[in-house]
Parts: sequence; structure tokens; C-alpha cells
Amino acid sequence: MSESPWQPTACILCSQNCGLGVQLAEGHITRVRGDQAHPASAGYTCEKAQRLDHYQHARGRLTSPLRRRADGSFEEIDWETAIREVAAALAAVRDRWGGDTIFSYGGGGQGNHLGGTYGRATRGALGSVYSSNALAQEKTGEFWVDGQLFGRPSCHTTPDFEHAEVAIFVGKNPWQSHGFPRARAALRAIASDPARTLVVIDPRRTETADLADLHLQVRPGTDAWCLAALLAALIQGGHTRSDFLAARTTGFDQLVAAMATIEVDDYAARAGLTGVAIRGLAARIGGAASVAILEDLGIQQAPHSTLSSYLEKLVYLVTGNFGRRGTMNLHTQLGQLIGRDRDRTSPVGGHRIIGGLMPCNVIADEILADHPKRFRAMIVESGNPAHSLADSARMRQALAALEVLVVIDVAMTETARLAHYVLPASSQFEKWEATFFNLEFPTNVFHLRAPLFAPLPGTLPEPEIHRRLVRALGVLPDDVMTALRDAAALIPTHGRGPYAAAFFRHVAGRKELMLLAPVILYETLGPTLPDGAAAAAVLWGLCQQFALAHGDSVKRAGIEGDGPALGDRLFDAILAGRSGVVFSVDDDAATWRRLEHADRRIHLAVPELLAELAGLAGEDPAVRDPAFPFVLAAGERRTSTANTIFRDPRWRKKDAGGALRVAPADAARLGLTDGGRARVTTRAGSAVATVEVTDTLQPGHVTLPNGLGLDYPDDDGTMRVHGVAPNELTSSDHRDWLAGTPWHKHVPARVEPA
Ligand SMILES: Nc1nc2c(c(=O)[nH]1)N[C@H]1C(S)=C(S)[C@@H](COP(=O)(O)OP(=O)(O)OC[C@H]3O[C@@H](n4cnc5c(=O)[nH]c(N)nc54)[C@H](O)[C@@H]3O)O[C@H]1N2
Ligand SMILES: Nc1nc2c(c(=O)[nH]1)N[C@H]1C(S)=C(S)[C@@H](COP(=O)(O)OP(=O)(O)OC[C@H]3O[C@@H](n4cnc5c(=O)[nH]c(N)nc54)[C@H](O)[C@@H]3O)O[C@H]1N2
Ligand code: SF4
Ligand SMILES: [Mo]
Repeated sequence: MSESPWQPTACILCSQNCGLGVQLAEGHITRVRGDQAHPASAGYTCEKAQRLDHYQHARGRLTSPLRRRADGSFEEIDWETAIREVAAALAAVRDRWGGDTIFSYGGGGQGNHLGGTYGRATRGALGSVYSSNALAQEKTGEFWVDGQLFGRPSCHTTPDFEHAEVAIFVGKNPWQSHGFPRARAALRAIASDPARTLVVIDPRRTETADLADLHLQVRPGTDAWCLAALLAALIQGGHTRSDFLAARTTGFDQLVAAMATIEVDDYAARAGLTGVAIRGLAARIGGAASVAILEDLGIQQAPHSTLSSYLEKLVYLVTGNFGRRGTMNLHTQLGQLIGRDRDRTSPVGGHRIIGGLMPCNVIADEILADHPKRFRAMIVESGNPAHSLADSARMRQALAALEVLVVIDVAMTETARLAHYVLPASSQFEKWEATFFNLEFPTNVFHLRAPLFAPLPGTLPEPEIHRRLVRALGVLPDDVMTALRDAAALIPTHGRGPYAAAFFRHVAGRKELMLLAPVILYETLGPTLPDGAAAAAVLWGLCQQFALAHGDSVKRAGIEGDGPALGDRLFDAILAGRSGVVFSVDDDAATWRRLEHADRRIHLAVPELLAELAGLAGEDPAVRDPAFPFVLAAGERRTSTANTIFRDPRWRKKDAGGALRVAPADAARLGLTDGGRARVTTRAGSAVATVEVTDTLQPGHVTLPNGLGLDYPDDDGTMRVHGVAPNELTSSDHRDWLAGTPWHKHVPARVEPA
């Protein structure tokens, strides 16, 4: 086998998208290393990237559009038929029930967001207005809090762990899950520096906790008490920054009043901690020159989730750890991951829609309700809601009740099996791809990846799928397309100036056309782009918008030009920079300019959450239903998990079956042994898993990994399910009252030998 030269690409397994160099042979990715030229990851990778060929070369890749027959089986159809029928079926739902009854889900996973931008054009052509994705089962509570504090849910903060004196992780295990650049290297650097402090708040002694200077081993689900105690200790101990609070915030008095009655020792005890430990942490934070904090699923998917996000943010805000190096900042974004709009509500249940995202836990209700505006059709792209959303049984029932379900995926997923039409996508290494996980400050990086392989025969990249759907829906105005094509023809001789002028004249400002803009750009500008990079055309529009809004940040990144020329140069740099490019370098004051409240201040008091906070006094988090005495964390990140991006179970070197982790005392009491089998039962379901006995867990706490329970063909072609699908065990009503986010980390459960 002769291998190709090293080629630049990126890892698609988590939001870091580390730059990679890969070698290829006979359609396989044979060697993988970190790409030193990538401006953010700079050669860093974790062990999982070595296994990427299991994604590229999985068995059971889809190679033809499929149509479901009346008996539930699928037949292969050609692309022309598929596009014509899908467009007609969706248009029929639009005409009969309204475009707002066509719901869309997904649009990208950990490594692929380019396709999702084109999906917006299909939605625009259909008048579809409701959508969601995985962010609405983890991050929308945090986004809502950001909206209250900073002005809009899209005001997203990023921690500067590279420079922070104190780094705090709340319900986050970055050793395994990463979540910021070069995570393990950054953690080691903090841990080995005596002047810096690594703090972990987690019920489990995680790999990150093992490195930490301070591990607050909270009782599962009690972070609201822990963080309230910490905040009270900061305020009562005089560790707040009054100059910062006076100059930059409003509402601090209301916080002080809300905190006045909180007994630090009492709240700490309810969280399984001591007042001494909480006060010690408060003093360390108060005395630090800089503190950065990252929260994740451990609080976002546990009781009082939105309140916990709020309290976590108040910890850094009341101590003035915001808007400076080593603290928290508001970063630039080349493409918005979420909508900028303030809240709307869902059509049936009136549930809060945050950042444009429908709460995932109510999607089934919004389909199954007897209501004129229930969702009748759904487009799912690069997401597997029948597996990844709460209460799989009910989700399957809802998906089966749709008049039209269209799934765009690389594999025959649990969701695709319920579809009327399945459209096979080219893999993420067979097309131009990129993500909008560009979340860093002050230096922010975007990476456009070139394809490594030709598309698998029978598959199409999403931009082409959406172009064909939009065409079949007949919404592109001929005169506009002709004008733009004529202007594009001048690009070789006149540059993109005339094209930009034509685009601004014919498309910009016309709402119905702006919705279709990705496909308009793809069809007209796309063919002029080098190396067949037509799918990058949508980025031209984003670069223009970005340069207009953040011209100084673009220039600081070393890109020159003025007006539309600056956006053009940025676009050219992205097209040329195969290892990723710095597109934005912020100045120190940038965070303050990004505050979206009219008074440019941070609004500390959030009445809804202060009311919830007051309720903590009367709640005893230790109370459990005797029928379900355990807390099951359903979906832990491990070295052997990567969402459902790998369907091939052979990628797992360790923990192949996805063990149920159990504390030694519980194992002894229940007669469970390491490697034995246990049954775990919740209100929603029951499953049997292999047991791993581990002293990293507290008694009463058990965990299962995320991403397992997928089926995959054996050597002889028989389908076999590997491990437990966590959402067979979760319930959709077990969720946050405000954001609707699920409490997957806190599922009441019973465990017994099997
Ligand atoms: N290896 C790997 N990495 C991944 C992924 C993957 O599948 N595999 N997925 C990616 C994705 S999509 C995401 S969203 C991130 C998620 O990344 P994380 O949020 O770090 O992942 P989890 O392991 O789900 O949960 C984090 C921690 O929460 C703790 N926890 C559980 N209950 C509680 C609680 O009540 N309170 C507190 N304070 N902590 C609690 C758990 O012990 C765990 O250590 O990971 C990303 N990275
Ligand atoms: N119980 C429980 N449930 C959870 C979690 C948990 O901790 N516990 N974690 C949650 C979290 S944080 C997340 S982010 C979600 C993740 O779950 P999902 O949002 O469902 O996303 P992924 O598992 O990343 O996989 C998405 C799909 O993309 C497909 N795919 C891969 N490449 C391409 C491509 O190029 N084009 C197309 N069209 N499709 C492609 C894959 O085959 C897969 O079906 O799961 C959530 N579900
Ligand atoms: S899984 Fe995440 S941290 Fe590991 S190599 Fe891939 S992108 Fe980087
Ligand atoms: Mo996630």
C-alpha cells in the first residue's frame, strides 16, 4: 500500500476540531498526526483522532436515496426521483398546513456545519420557521442566562485558561471531553504551576479531578446549593470587586439581598461539602489576579440547571473576572451558532424558544399534540434524535406520526429507519467542510477543510442536496440569477467587485431572497471558486458581514483592505489557508463593546432565577424516591465515546461494551462484581450492562457512557446492538422548567444484579 503525502484536515469528533495531517491509501485514512500549522491546536490531538478511519470506512454507508414502502421496507430510488418527490411532499405539507408545520432538526454535528447553512435555504423556500439541534438539550439554559446578563443569548463567553491564575471546572471533565484548545496540555500546565490553582466541582473523581489542586466532590444534583454557598461566601467574605461592580454592572444590591439569608455551612452541607472548603475556595478566587470558569453537562443536564448556570456566571462577575486576559470574554463568531433573536414560544405548548432553538424535550409533544399547528413534517440532517434525545420510545412514536420525515445522513441511523425518504450524504472527508465552533478570544480561528476523497458513489454533499431541493421548489427568480451569473462571469477580469455590487443590489435587503442566499451564492459565485470549492460560497457572505461588523479585528489578524475588499481578502485567506486561519484578533476592550444591553452594562439581577434561588432554602436535595435510590448519570464522556459519530464499535480499544460504573460500597452491597452484569431500571425503561467497579464514584451514583446502543453489521452482515442506548432510560418531562433542557445526569434509577 503506498501512502499519500501528508494532507491537512481536521478532527470531527469534538468541538475543538484539532488540525490534523493525514496520510491516505486505497480510500483509507492510514496515518494521523497533529498539524503544527493549525493556529489553534498547533499539533495537539488526543488519542481518538487516530481512529478516524472507522468513521470514513464504516460498514453500511448509505449509497442511494431510499424511499419507504408501505410495508416499512426501503427501496432505492435515483436522485432525480428523490429530489422531485421530497420537494413535492414537503410542498404539499406547506400548502395544506403551512410552512410553519415543517420542523427541521440538526444541521451539523461536531465537525460539519457547512451543510447546515445551505439547509437554511431549503427551509426558507418552504416557509419553515421552527428548528432545533443538540444545543437545545444542553446549552440553551446557559444561553438564556447570557441573554439576561449581557443582552442577547448569542453573547457567548469564552474562558482564557491559558492565562488564568485560577481555573475552575463545574460539571465538566475536559481531560476526556476537551472543550477548549489543547485541553490536556493546558490542564497539565496549570496543575504543575504552584502559583496557579486547578479546581474541579464534580461528584466523580474524574481524570481532571485527579490533576486538580482542589476537588469539591459535590453530591450529584446539588450544584445550585454549592454555587449559592460559594457566592454567599464571596459576598459575605468581602471578596467582590466594588469598582468593577459600580462601573460595569447593575443589580448587585438585589444579589446581596438575595444572598443575605444564605448560611454557607448549611448550603455546603446540603451539597455534601463543608463550609470550610467553600470559604477556602472563595478566598482563593477573591485573591486571584484572574479566574476563568467552564461549566458543562454536569450542571447543564442536572436539577436546577439554568439556575446553576446563572450562579456559575455570578461567581466570575461579582469578582470582576470578566473582560480581561485570563478571565471570561465575549468572542467573535464568523457564523452564528444560534439566533440573535430574543425569546419566542413554540406553536403548540408555548414553550420558550431560546436562541431560535426549540427545546428538544418538547419536540415529541409538539408533533403528537392534537392541535392545528402541530408539526406535520420534519427534515433531519446530521442528527439522530431517535437516539440522542430524551425518551427514545416516545421520540420514535412522534417521528412515526409525521406525514413526511426526510433524513439526510451518511448512515442508516435509528432516525433514518423511521423516515419516508433517506438522502445519503457524502462523508465529512469527501466534501468541503467547516464548523462554526470558533469560540476563542482574543485570537479566533476558522478552518475550511478540503476534501480528502471523492464522494462515495451515490452520495451528494449537503450543499448540492439543498441546491437541488431549492431548485425543485421553484423559488429562485430567473432575473436575479442571471444578473448574478453575469456579474460572476466578470470575476476573472474585474475581481469580485461587480459581483458584490450585484449581490447587494438584487439580494441584500430582500428578506425572501436572503433566506435563499446560500444557494444563490453556491450557484453563481460557487463555480468561480478555485479547486471546486463551490460549497465555500456561503462563506463569502459571512466574510462580508463579518468584515463589516468587526473590520478592526480582521485587520489585526493581518488581513488588509477596506469595505467589501476586506471581506473579500478574508474570504480569500480562508479559501487558501488549508490548515486554518486566524480571522479575528480582538483588542482588550472588545468584550465591552459586545454587551448588548442598551446601557452597556451587565445586568446581574435575574428575577426568575432569584425566585428559584429563594426556593432552595425549603428543598432537601437528599430526598430520593425509595423505588429509585440511585442517581444514574446517563451519558458520560469517556476515552471510548464520541457521540454517535463512529457507529463502528471496533473503534473502541477500551470499555468496548460501555460499562455501568458503580462505587465499591454499592457493588459489595448488591453483590455486583467487576466485569459482571447489572440491570439498571428507571421510570422510562430497563437495560443490562457490564459492571465496572470504581472508587472514583460516590455511593449511590452510577454512570453509563454516551453514544452507545447503536446497531452495526457484524462480519456476516447481522445487525447487532453494542452497549446501552442511554435515552431508552430517560424521560422527556425530567427537565428544567425554564429552558426545557433534560436532566440526563440525574436520572432516578434502581440497580440489581442481572
Ligand atoms: N470523549 C468524548 N469527548 C466529547 C464528547 C464525546 O462524546 N466523547 N462529546 C462532546 C460533546 S457533544 C459535549 S456536549 C461535551 C460534554 O463534555 P462534559 O460535560 O465534560 O461531559 P460529561 O462526561 O457528559 O459530563 C461532565 C461531568 O459532569 C459530571 N457530573 C455528573 N453529575 C453532576 C452533577 O450533579 N454536578 C456536577 N458538578 N457534575 C456532575 C460528570 O461526573 C462528568 O465528569 O463533550 C464533548 N467531547
Ligand atoms: N442521555 C443522554 N443523551 C445525550 C447526551 C448525554 O450526555 N446523555 N448528550 C447529548 C449531546 S451533548 C449531544 S451534542 C447529542 C449528540 O447527538 P446528535 O445531535 O444526534 O449528534 P451526533 O451523535 O454527533 O451524530 C449526528 C449524526 O450525524 C451523522 N453524520 C456524520 N457525518 C455526517 C455528514 O457529513 N453529513 C450528514 N448529513 N450526517 C453526518 C451521523 O451518522 C449521526 O447520525 O447527544 C445528546 N444526547
Ligand atoms: S476528539 Fe477533540 S480534542 Fe481529540 S483530536 Fe479530535 S478534535 Fe481534538
Ligand atoms: Mo454536546
